[in-house]
Amino acid sequence: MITILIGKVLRASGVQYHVYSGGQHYICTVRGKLRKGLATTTNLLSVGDDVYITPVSAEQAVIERIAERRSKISRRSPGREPKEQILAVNIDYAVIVMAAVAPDFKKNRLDRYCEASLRGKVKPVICINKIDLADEEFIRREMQIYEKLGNPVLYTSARTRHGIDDLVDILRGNVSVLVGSSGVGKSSLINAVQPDLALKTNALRESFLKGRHTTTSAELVTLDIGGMVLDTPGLREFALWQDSSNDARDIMLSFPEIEQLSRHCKFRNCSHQHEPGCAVKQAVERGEIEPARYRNLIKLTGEH
Ligand SMILES: Nc1nc2c(ncn2[C@@H]2O[C@H](COP(=O)(O)OP(=O)(O)OP(=O)(O)O)[C@@H](O)[C@H]2O)c(=O)[nH]1
Ligand SMILES: [Mg+2]
Ligand SMILES: [Zn+2]
Repeated sequence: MITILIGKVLRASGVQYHVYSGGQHYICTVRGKLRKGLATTTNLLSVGDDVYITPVSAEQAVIERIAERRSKISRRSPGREPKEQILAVNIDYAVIVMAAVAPDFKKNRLDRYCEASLRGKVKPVICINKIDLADEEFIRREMQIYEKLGNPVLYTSARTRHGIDDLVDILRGNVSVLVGSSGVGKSSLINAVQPDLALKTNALRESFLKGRHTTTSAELVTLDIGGMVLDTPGLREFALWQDSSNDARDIMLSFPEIEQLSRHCKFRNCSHQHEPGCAVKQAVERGEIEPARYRNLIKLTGEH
């Protein structure tokens, strides 16, 4: 008799997958016939995937089938032949971490992550960390636009534990992924929530450590407060992945204030750049849309 179990992929590294099923951890390979799906994605399975497995020993199993995904967050893989790189699937929240200090505090990075999350049916939460090193009032003013649009924004310090309770409220009972550049404090934040995880963290030192990532692989871990969280290695680039399921209009997902206005543009397929009767351009000129938001929208549209 063949036993088929349902499990969850906790770690995905190349050809091997760590799957948790019924209190047991299995190292899994993938049934050959599943591999044909690899053409457009860099990774066939992703952390968070629910899978059907057949155990071949107490520690090993074969993945037979991947359950339908309810959400995902992907980016366009760097390199000449871009593919979709799926960072995580079946997640509730993408906690987009940015440090409150230069050079990391760049709002335009947020739009990209928010857009990718919303496209994949993942709720974005913005987390401004290292608030102990910044003027919180100033940062809050800078972030007002995101709060007004209904994005949860957290102001945290993994060092002083300021705002960690707010992060706990988001993580509790949900499946979340922390994303953002290297060194912003993703691993430190998860450690602040649950110290016994003891995730490796690092001070980025000038030149010699530059570009090195402290977190090198990602594992979905279970939290004592309930829920699961995935720490990820900092990404240097985060380009949007475009596939047939999202068209040009989807770029507007993280720009609801502009999307609203665009319905009044004279042309339905208005690019909001040079068309006459463009309601968006007019609103920018009247100061009703933040110019930086407009510039960022045009930039993201151009990357399609
Ligand atoms: N002052 C201050 N420093 C922090 C805070 N959070 C993290 N750090 C420091 O920032 C450095 C980087 O933190 P990590 O947690 O390793 O950053 P990361 O985002 O996980 O980095 P990668 O794994 O490379 O992507 C470490 O030296 C931390 O001690 C904070 O809230 N305030
Ligand atoms: Mg890390
Ligand atoms: Zn327009």
